[in-house]
Amino acid sequence: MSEKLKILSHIVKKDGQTKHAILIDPADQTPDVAAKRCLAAVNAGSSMILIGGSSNTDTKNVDATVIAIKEMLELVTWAKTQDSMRMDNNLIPIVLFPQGAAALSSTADAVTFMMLMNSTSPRYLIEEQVIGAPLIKESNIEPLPMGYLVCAPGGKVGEVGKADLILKGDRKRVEAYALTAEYYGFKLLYLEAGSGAKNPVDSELIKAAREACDLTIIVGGGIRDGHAAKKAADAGADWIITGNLAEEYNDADELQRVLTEFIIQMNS
Ligand code: 1GP
Repeated sequence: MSEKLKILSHIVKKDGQTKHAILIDPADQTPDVAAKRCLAAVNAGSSMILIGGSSNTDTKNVDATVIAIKEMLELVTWAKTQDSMRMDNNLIPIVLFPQGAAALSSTADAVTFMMLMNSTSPRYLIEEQVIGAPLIKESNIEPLPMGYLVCAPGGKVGEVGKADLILKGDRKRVEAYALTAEYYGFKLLYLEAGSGAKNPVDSELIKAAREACDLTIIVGGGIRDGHAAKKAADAGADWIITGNLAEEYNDADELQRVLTEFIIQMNS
C-alpha cells in the first residue's frame, strides 16, 4: 500500500493477534489526563488511540486532546527507538472517530470515514460524510473507509444515529451488511453495542460477520474485562475497543496493570 494509506495498512495488518485500542472522549477528561491514560494503555500493549464520543465534542477540545497525546507518545516512541528494532511496530495511530463533521481535527493521523449502515436517517448514511469529505481533504488526514453497524442494545449512538438495531442472533442480517460493506469497498467493519452497553455485541453476530467477509472487524461497546474481550476475539474480532474502562482509573500505574492483564487474557 502507498505511503498515503499508511495508517490503514497498519490497522488491517494481520499477525494472528487481536489488538486493543483505547477510545478517548475529550468531553470526559482534560487533555493532560487523556494523555496519561493513553501512555498507560500504550505501555500495556494497546496499538491505537481513537478520539471520539459525545455529541458535545468540538474541534477545539479534540485538537487540544490530540496534541497532548501526541506529545506524550512522541517521548515514548523516541525512548523505544533508542534501544530496539521495533521501529515499525511503534506506530500508534491517533484516529478520529467522530459523531459528525463538527468534530474533525487536522492534528490527528486519520479519521474513520464511516457509514452508519443500519441507520434509517440519510444524515448518517451519507449527508454528514458529504459535509466532512472536503474538510478531510483540506486537513490532509487519512480517511479510513468503514462500515459501522449498531447492534443491540445500541445505547446513545443507536438512538442518535436512528439505527434499526441488529438483534442478538440475527446472523443473516449481519452477513448481508458485512457483504454490502465489502462490496462498497470499505476496509473496516465496526460492530458497536453502544458505549457503556450492559452486554457487548453477541459473539454469534461477530462470527457471522467474520465468516461473511474479509474485512478487518472492530468490536466495541460494553467490553469491561479480558474475558469479554477474549470472547469477541475468539469469535473473529481483529480489534477490541474500550472507552469507559480507562475512565474508571485515575491512577496511571493501576490502569496500566489492568490493561496489561486485559490484553494478555484477550489473546490467551
Ligand atoms: C463506543 O464501542 C465504544 O463507541 C466503547 O464502548 O465505552 O462501553 O467501552 P465502551
